[in-house]
Amino acid sequence: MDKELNKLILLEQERQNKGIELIASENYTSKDVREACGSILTNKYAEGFPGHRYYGGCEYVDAVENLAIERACKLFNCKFANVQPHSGSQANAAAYRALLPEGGKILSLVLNDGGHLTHGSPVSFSSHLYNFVHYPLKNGHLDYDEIERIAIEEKPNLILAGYSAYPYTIDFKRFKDIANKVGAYFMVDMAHIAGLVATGLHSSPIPYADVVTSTTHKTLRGPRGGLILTNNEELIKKINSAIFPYYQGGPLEHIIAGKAICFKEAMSDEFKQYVKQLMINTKACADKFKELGAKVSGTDNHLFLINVLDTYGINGKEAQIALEEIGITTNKNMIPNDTLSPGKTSGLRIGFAAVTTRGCTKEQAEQVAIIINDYLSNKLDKEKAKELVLGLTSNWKQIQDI
Ligand code: DSN
Repeated sequence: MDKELNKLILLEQERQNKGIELIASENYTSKDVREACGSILTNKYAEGFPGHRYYGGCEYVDAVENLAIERACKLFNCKFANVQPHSGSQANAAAYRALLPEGGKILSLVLNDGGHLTHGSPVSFSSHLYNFVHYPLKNGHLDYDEIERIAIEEKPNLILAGYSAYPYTIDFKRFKDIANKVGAYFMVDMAHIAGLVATGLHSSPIPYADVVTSTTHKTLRGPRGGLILTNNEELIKKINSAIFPYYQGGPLEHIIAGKAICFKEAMSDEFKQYVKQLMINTKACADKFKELGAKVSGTDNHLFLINVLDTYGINGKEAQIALEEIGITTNKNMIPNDTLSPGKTSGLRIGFAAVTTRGCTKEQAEQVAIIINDYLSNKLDKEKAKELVLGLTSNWKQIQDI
């Protein structure tokens, strides 16, 4: 391979191997997924959908894409899937287009409380094409009575659930009841919890939502990409034409092949055990922080939030930078009722999807809390902290062997 580039890939591999990866949206794919994504399928143009392509020579990529669609439908127990979105953002854009006209009203979570950019941020296409109104969290939790009150007042065309930094279970049935009451569509962006939903460790939005969007690379542990699911035959037609030709061009059939492998892997007992361990580790780390006196959210899933400003007297950006210096990767995150800007934040978001794939145990998850707590409260010097991090990661699987 190109030596200059290969050197950079090996440096990134070393960073991933030596570090403790706590960004809640990251994970490590299997070798099979990586091989599919690096395969000759990248050579093929296949604009359109299986059986209806703009170019010839699509016999095998049709079979690849059909396999991915069949497996996605089986995994999530739904009727229709579009596996072409390049990311969760494109999936959301296509879902909105399928569900409502430009200017339509969408009710979503207040962004600083844990929503995603495509859920109405002023810097995203979403707020320019649609009219967003928001519901807040109450003491860090969804407040369904308040969501219902706002829905009745605002009469949105679409109610949106599914978040980037919400550590608790979501009651999809309650959302659907509210949507029914005001005559709105209901959509779920399950990107963060897709792996939990796939294994039944979080209830599924499929029986309740008109459309479900997701990414495939977070807790689902597949290649970087998006996914759209629905049980509605009319909506899948609109979704397909919103993906191609409206928003995207040629699909990435090599990535779609990686998605097909990921969906199969997610049906295995091994994957269910992985998600169970992921949730055990996340809770163990959050509980240990609490025991150490830190201000943390609870957790029912794969992530939690820590208020580093109140706990250690530094903002999220400073905490993120300090932890990176010892080989722990996190991201600064707004917390409910944050008094700082999104560039600084009072919090960090912490997740265990990636390190659990490498073999992190409950005891090691607790040790991670101790290292972070002691380092951020200046009880542990930088060199000793780095040593402790390497002590943990050298015992875990090397990411190229996963
Ligand atoms: N950037 C992702 C996350 O970190 O949650 C959301 O797309």
